[in-house]
Amino acid sequence: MHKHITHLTPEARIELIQGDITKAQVDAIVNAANRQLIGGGGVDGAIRRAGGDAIEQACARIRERQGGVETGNAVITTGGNLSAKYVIHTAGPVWEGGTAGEPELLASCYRESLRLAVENGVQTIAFPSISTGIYGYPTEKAAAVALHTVKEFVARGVPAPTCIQFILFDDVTYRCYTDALTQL
Ligand code: AR6
Repeated sequence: MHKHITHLTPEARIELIQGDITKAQVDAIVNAANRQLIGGGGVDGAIRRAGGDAIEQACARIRERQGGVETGNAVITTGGNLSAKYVIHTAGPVWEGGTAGEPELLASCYRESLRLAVENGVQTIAFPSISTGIYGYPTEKAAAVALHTVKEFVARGVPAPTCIQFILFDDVTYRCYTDALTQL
């Protein structure tokens, strides 16, 4: 398994890991969800399968209350049977060529997820590569946005998780993130 660790500050580090996010030993994992919070394929399907029915029940309550989640926003549920206590569901942008506000919306996914994490006392969090599967966001571009946004969040000097993991499923995605990290 590949793993790469970089300290952003003495207290906060980014870890790039190649693997399966459902296995992560962290307080919260982030799900690349859709606006309806209706179970899909990709990492969403994997998280729901591993976490079990408690996640769907919590999503159903959020759908009843507020319809779902806007693109660029995030909501939090139980982690059900996962090792993670929470799942933070964020709806990434669908890639439409890059001129429809996709970079800002993607950055917002990471910021809002981290904000919710802090609000819930999460110290360790794992992200997948949001939007780069079914939603078609080019991975090199998404990796730069993801890492830049996390770095900015940690640099604000207000509370942030101490360990921020990116769990990247395949070789190519892992390489895009390690390249983006060296260019940060
Ligand atoms: N662990 C970590 N990463 C994974 C895993 C896993 N177990 N499985 C897949 N990935 P995608 P999106 C990677 O398509 O583009 C769903 O239907 C995958 O290889 O899951 O944001 C939702 O319901 C890719 O690198 O998310 C939405 O409708 C990354 O996760 C829609 O897909 C993201 O791919 C969201 O599309």
